Amino acid sequence: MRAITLIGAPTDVGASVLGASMGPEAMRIAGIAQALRARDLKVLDIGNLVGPGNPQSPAHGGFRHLDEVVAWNRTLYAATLDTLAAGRLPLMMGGDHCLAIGSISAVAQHCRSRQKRLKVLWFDAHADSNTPQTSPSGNLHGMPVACLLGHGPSALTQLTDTFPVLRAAQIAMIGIRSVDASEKHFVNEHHIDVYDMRTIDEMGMRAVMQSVLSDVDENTHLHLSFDMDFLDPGVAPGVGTPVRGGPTYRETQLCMEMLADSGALASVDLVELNPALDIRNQTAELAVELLESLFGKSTLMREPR
Ligand code: HAR
Ligand code: MN
Ligand code: MN
Ligand code: MN
Repeated sequence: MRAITLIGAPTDVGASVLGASMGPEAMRIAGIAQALRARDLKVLDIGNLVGPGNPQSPAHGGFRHLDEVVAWNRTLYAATLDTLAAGRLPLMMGGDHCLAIGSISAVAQHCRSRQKRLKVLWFDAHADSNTPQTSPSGNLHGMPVACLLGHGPSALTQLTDTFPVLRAAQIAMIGIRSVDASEKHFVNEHHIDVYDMRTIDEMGMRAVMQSVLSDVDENTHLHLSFDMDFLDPGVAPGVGTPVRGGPTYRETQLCMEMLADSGALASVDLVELNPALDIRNQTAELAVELLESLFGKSTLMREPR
């Protein structure tokens, strides 16, 4: 039986809009643990990590709350690495997307020691590829991809020994539709695989996911970094930075189903859920449904493809 550890990371220090700090509790209220147990997973909820509060200060030297973001990511790095070392799948419940720096640094470290090939799938409306030099806001949830590729403050780019944590070829972005001019430059310069909304419209989600998963093999560790604002805000209103024109409920379910079929999923971030902006916890309930599919719940019995 597969074992999964729920890691709550209740913070919004990387964002301007407050409320993602309530994400973990909203996921618990929506029944995440029970839903995954029904998928025949061994579920351990280790509760919430502890870290600094949100000082709500202005940007200094290009970032807001750098010390707080570093503290949260160090703690998350350790919890994720412990979970992986215990042979369990870490499911980080954020929290804002700055937390992916800590979780993915740990995943990369783990993969290195096990000689696994790491591939990161970044489901998001945003490219999250700003640097302190280019960020329009100083918000660190807009910078995790750049940090993981080695561009950012050393306290965040060097949570683990190997630098950079990821090479650009190890990451694919899906659902992108809000990109700053500086991010466009970064993404192109690094030749990151971006399946933006236009590509999804033109190719269809099935072909996009086939392409995304085409290089997954037996030795691949797939990490899913899922920002809830990936979805169209019509179906997922409980996020801090909604962008219209996102994937539908079914398109997103298809992504989860195809990821389940890959058999390679080994760690997950579920971030940017903002219960303060939600309506009757529907976005958390949606997240639970998506995770059920990710862990193998499909509508009908099917032979594995
Ligand atoms: N690109 C903008 C910035 O860097 C907005 C970032 C939006 N935040 C997210 N990330 N939710 O996915 O400030
Ligand atoms: Mn994001
Ligand atoms: Mn986003
Ligand atoms: Mn570079």
